[in-house]
Amino acid sequence: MLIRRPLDIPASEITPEQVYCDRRQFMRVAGGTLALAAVPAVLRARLLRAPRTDDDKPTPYEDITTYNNFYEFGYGKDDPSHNAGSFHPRPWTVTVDGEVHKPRTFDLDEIMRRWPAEERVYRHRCVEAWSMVIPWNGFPLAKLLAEVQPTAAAKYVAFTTVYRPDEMPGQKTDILPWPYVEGLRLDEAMHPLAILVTGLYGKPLPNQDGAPIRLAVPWKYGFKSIKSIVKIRLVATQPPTTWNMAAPNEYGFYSNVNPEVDHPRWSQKRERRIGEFLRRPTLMFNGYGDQVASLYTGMDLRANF
Ligand SMILES: Nc1nc2c(c(=O)[nH]1)N[C@H]1C(S)=C(S)[C@@H](COP(=O)(O)O)O[C@H]1N2
Ligand SMILES: [Mo]
Repeated sequence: MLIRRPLDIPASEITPEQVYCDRRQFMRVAGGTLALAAVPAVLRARLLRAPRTDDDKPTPYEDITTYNNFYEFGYGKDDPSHNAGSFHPRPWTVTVDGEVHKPRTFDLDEIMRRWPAEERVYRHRCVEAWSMVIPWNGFPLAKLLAEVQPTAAAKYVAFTTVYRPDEMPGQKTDILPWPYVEGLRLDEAMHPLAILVTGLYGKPLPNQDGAPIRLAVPWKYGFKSIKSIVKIRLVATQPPTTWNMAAPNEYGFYSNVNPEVDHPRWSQKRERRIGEFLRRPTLMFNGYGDQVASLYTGMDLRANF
């Protein structure tokens, strides 16, 4: 999704190699292909296009922690796991202020004690047309927001990533404006699917995945799920967001997963699930439409991409 260096191709090309290396997966694909040889051609084409049944098998920990987007640590998928080792996720505080009755700075330990993490296995769909299934550990963002009591003027929530160029080499470059910022409409932020994440597979969140606390908003493209958050501000007007500032025609504020609205440089109709061979259809709202579509009633999702 970088504008100065197109990343859409490499993101999808890596997968066949990974499948080949994952022997079990390879046998399954190869076996399926052999069995298909006995099936008439017309039916065969259909079977190949049919959605897979093992739909949401969690992506291996290894892939979730080595295939990352975190430009603060570089723009390559393996840069974050290589470069995030000297980042310090403790001590850590999150300041929540703006249009609230009770602005506060929370220590991360207090956050983790007050709102124990539950496991949420979420589909994660990057705008680059790859996806994963991630067993996050987290809690609803709504709980933290309720604690500070938003005023009637609060309509949006603005998030900011930590700015530490000495620990985050990417911040010494101008590949993006720093610090990384994101935003949600208040009703989106209050939705129970929107969570603050502090762990992964029951372990502390690795630095490359946004330690010590990041957002997960599973019905939106991955870049909305901002990492290493230090500030959450309730505001009256739509806040600026990093990718929208970088390339406004490519990345909108809403960024709901939508197979009907192509990215200007590639289709969003299908996606490559990391570890799988065949591409699968992308689902509206990443498959969470039954829970979130009502947030957008009456909105033109083509204009508000
Ligand atoms: N601060 C910050 N947050 C970020 C990013 C980033 O570069 N910086 N990348 C985003 C993108 S494009 C994606 S797809 C997800 C990737 O999360 P993951 O590496 O844990 O899969 O993080 C998002 N959050
Ligand atoms: Mo992404």
